[in-house]
Amino acid sequence: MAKTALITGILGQDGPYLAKLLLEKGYKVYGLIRRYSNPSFDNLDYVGVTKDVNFAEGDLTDESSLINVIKNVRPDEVYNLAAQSFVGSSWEQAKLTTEVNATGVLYLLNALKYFSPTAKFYQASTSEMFGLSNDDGYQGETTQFHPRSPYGVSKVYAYWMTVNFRESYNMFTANGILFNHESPIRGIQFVTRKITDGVAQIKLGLKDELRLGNLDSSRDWGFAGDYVEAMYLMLQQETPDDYVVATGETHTVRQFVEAAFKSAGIDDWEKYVKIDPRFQRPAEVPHLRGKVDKAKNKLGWEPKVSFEGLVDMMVKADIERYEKKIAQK
Ligand code: NAP
Ligand code: G4F
Repeated sequence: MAKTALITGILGQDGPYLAKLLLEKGYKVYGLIRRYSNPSFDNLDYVGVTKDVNFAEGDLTDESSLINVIKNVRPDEVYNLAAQSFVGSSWEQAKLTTEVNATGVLYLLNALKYFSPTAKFYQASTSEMFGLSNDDGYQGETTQFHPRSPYGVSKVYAYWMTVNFRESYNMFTANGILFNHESPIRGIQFVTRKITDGVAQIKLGLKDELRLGNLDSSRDWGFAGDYVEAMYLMLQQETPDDYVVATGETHTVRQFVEAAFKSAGIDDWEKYVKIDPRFQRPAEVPHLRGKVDKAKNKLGWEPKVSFEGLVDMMVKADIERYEKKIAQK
């Protein structure tokens, strides 16, 4: 019989890529969605799976809605991707961030414990938990956590709650500690998409500047389509565990900017980029680079898309989007 998966955060970036992967593997896929006045299925449309997903209404901050969904869906696997995922907003909306990203995970784990205790559970943990820490320039599964934002702090709680349900109730719960991953359907606020969208508009003469914050921080950027495979693999193992998922390479925001302008055939990027303090953070995570040996050795997972390939994919997709809009006018 086909397995059933429940994906929270189905309308975000990772949800659609994961839904597509699971549908291709023959799963029945349910996506948790909140009540919207004007819902957008654009990201699911982009990967071409909207009509194949079943939707269940619920919110991570509403425990009874999660209980209902788990009772009705009885999933074999749950992928908890829902979050207030923008680090920048987490200082302004620290309580909301905590309620969704931390307490919400406790609600979901409890719903599973009572109504679907054999379901396997994936928690979307993050390299933001490492914050200031590294071991010889890398962050791995044993690197200490030192989160630098309310977002990072909320995710540390969820990480340990996921471990605790495994240790206390013998449930199959796994943390994927994913480093930054991007795609043409990345939210527009995140720096990569903000850059590729800005570059596309500059290329087509729709704007003449791109305002950014700190260009010196470095991130280990990979492609979201590759990373959802690691999520799936974690839940196919004999025993639950926690894994870092990353490329093992790091690049500064400045290098991403340079690569994006280059991809669009523009050499003099400094002419267009303005530093704007509004986009600097109260506390920065200066350097992220994942040590990915465990995922490679135990899951047999490897990233496929290179840094240059990722930047190029995103720039081309944004140029294409604006060209279509211009043609429709
Ligand atoms: P995303 O694009 O921001 O998607 C998050 C999804 O969560 C959205 O669909 C959002 O719904 C939903 N959501 C927010 N609050 C909710 C609530 N109260 N109840 C139910 N759903 C809610 O994030 P992503 O990039 O796909 O990332 C997926 C997960 O991985 C997140 O947990 C993120 O923190 C984590 N993560 C991401 C990265 C990365 O680089 N992308 C790295 C490490 C970890 P709306 O559509 O209504 O906003
Ligand atoms: O793209 P970002 O906003 O992503 P950030 O903060 O690294 O968080 C993302 O990755 C995490 C995994 O490590 C996820 F858990 C999290 O959910 C999210 O997906 O910022 C990246 C870097 C930061 O150093 C930021 O200060 O870019 C710098 N930056 C410089 N100018 C900017 C800007 N970030 C944004 N969003 N906007 C700017 O104008």
